[in-house]
Amino acid sequence: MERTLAILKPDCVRQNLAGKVIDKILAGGFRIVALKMVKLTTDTAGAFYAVHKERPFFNDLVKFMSSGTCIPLVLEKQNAVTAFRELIGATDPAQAVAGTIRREFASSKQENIVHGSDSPENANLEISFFFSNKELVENN
Ligand code: 3AN
Repeated sequence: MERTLAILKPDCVRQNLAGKVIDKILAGGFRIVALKMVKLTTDTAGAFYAVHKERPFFNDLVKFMSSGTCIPLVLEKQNAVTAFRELIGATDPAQAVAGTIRREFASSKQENIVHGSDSPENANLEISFFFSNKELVENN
């Protein structure tokens, strides 16, 4: 079964939306394989988003992602990567389809509530960025 990495971002946790977003994830048929709370340093956030380091928004993104608690989750479902990106919607909440998590809860392209891996290969890299194998719960 395919897995993806989600991160509930600091704006999600600060606005007490983590429960509502997790409800939508579960209602979407995803199984939670692992979940934890973390406070990223700027170095760790920069390493996670290294592919974006040349982008104009990189410094702000790193500052935002290290500004409060994040909740990374490993999610499992058939075609989990694509299915999760459909559930969260476009990067820009104004462009996100009605009913998606970002459309409902996000306030801007940067503060967009949730991250989702963009390919199965990146999902595996991102999962191992946050979780060791023994933290992945095989069956629950
Ligand atoms: P997505 O998270 O939808 O895959 P990416 O991978 O292009 O989007 O961007 C990673 C993160 O960078 C986004 N989740 C968002 O927080 C931030 N970001 C992307 N584009 C912009 C932008 N134009 N302005 C500010 N922040 C952005």
